[in-house]
Amino acid sequence: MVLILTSACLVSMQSCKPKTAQSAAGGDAAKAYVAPGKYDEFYNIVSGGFNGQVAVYGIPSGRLFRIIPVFSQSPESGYGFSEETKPMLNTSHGFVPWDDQHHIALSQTKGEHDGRWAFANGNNTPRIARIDLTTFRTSEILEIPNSAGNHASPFITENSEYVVAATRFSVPLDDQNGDVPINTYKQNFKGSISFVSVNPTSGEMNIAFQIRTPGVNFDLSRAGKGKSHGWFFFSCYNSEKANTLLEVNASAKDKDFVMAVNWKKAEEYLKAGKAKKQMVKYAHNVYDEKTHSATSTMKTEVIVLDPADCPDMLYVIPCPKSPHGTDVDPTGEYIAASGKLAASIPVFSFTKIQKAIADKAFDGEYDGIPVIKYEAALHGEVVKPGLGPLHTEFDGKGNAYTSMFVSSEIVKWRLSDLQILDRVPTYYSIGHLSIPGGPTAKPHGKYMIAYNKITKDRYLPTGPELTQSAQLYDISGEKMKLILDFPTTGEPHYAEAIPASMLMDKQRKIYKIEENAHPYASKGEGQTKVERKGNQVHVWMTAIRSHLTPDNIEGVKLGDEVYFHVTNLEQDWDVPHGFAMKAANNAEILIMPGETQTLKWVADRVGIFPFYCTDFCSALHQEMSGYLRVSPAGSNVALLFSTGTNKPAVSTNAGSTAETSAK
Ligand code: RUQ
Ligand code: CUA
Repeated sequence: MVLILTSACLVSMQSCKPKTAQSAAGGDAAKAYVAPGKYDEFYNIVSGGFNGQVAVYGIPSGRLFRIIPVFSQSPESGYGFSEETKPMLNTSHGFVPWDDQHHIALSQTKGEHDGRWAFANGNNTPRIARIDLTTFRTSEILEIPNSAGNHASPFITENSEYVVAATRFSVPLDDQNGDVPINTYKQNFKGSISFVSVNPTSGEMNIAFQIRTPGVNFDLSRAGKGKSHGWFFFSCYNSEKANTLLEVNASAKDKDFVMAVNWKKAEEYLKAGKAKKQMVKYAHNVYDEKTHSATSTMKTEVIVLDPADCPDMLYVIPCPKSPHGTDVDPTGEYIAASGKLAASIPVFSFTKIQKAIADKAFDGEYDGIPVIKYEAALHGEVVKPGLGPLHTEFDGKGNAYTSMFVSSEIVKWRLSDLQILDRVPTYYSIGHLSIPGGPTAKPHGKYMIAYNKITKDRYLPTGPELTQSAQLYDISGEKMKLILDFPTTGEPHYAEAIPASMLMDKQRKIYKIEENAHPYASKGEGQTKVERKGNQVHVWMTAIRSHLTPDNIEGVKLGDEVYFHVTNLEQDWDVPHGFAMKAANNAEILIMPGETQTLKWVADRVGIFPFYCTDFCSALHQEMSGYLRVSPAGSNVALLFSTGTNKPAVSTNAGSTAETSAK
């Protein structure tokens, strides 16, 4: 009976409700309690999945601090709506204001978190974003050419030399005629791995090189570390190169692969001139904190290494049944690969892989790439760990923790002898799990967070869609203990947590007004003005508690495009001003102290339009407002602006005003 149930779970890839589902967390909940006014121990930076955003929570409380728009427009901040931030979402396909965000990689130095940047992938229209951890804002987005489904991304090397981006979908290359029959997959479809370099000072990203690969599907990846620094490991499925009904056809073979990439070797080939140029098109978008504006540059070439010209650069290791996660332990010696349909977790040894390569312990080739013998690379298998193993993280004490999607549990096992030490249910169908510092050489340990795919009966229901869910476990003892459920926004995939002490003291509080290099900044109320350029009207406006300058504007005509360039003159922490205009067909803008942001608004009818500050900034916040008058297209109402004075003198004739110019 148990067996039948088990295989039913496997075949349908549905979740099975754990037997212990009734037993919820008991008296350990206090461990997640953070008293009012107290800080959390960790910042937890969590992917938003199909909402295209990244969210920041406190651990252990699970409190939500911030949602960072990345591959999305945010009506709250104006990101992706303001003139300054629209270029962030530009791509070679034009403006793409959505993506599917799965993985987070925090920058590292010497294998440890350095608290500088968080990298995030966009799957759908392949991109990598960099978030600045002093502002919690998106600083840069780089599009990835020759890719479709940027899933094995972004994973980072131990000194942040590279973040990688390997394609989930193999496709015809960008510079080839893609108008080919889909069933010519095997001839025409190629895989691609991009090595994106990270400038050690500015963090700026650049595609250093790409490696052209056979047309497999890349799933996930981890960089080697310590002894395996210089290598990257990618899980691949669909080694069958199927192009239809992958559910069946990409699971035909008993084994797929872990691809081992020697990127130090790739660098040597690059120096030796082995790379070829390829003409492609991809956008590189950078936000400048001095001009408070993003620019989008279209790049036109990448350099590409072909494994056929570069022996000893790529190897594949057979791995059972559609591997998903491939994770490297803190020492860099062990590589755990989880086959979604496999009955065990193979753990490879970096030392053995090196020996196998030296001894040429190969089992033929896959598209010209040597296949290392499974047994020669294997440290051992974790036997009967559970069903549907996906991802593994490490506590730095010699233990590994693997998420089991199908059997809805986390299994703790020992790296040295592969013995299972403990198992604990998740509610339900866990995808990723994360231990603070888990992917680094020095995990911070203490907690583990499960990111579940199904919530079922855990929260008050909210119509057809239930909230997404995370669960917090205490892993400080021998047994894992569930201590908290907390809902999340979007669908959480991977996350990384970092000690609060590494970030909280270096948060940016304001932008210095004297450093504001925005071309439309007003660094004082004296610099405010309104100017017409054809049918564009530019308003240089300031905001300070509790008025906008100018707050009376006349002379705008039907059909005019009005650009409100609003500078927040405040120089105190946490005093943003918002700016909203009636009938604006974008969003508000939220302007940080010392910053300038621009809202574009089109006058669609004649009349009076109020505008106001949206952020409750002072006792007189409701007074922080103004009016704009729109006149008919042919009207001779002069451009006029003022604050605090009624200029010009009011005419006694209702409906008509003297037409003089301001100033
Ligand atoms: S994945 S649930 Cu998109 Cu990281 Cu494994
Ligand atoms: Cu400024 Cu409310």
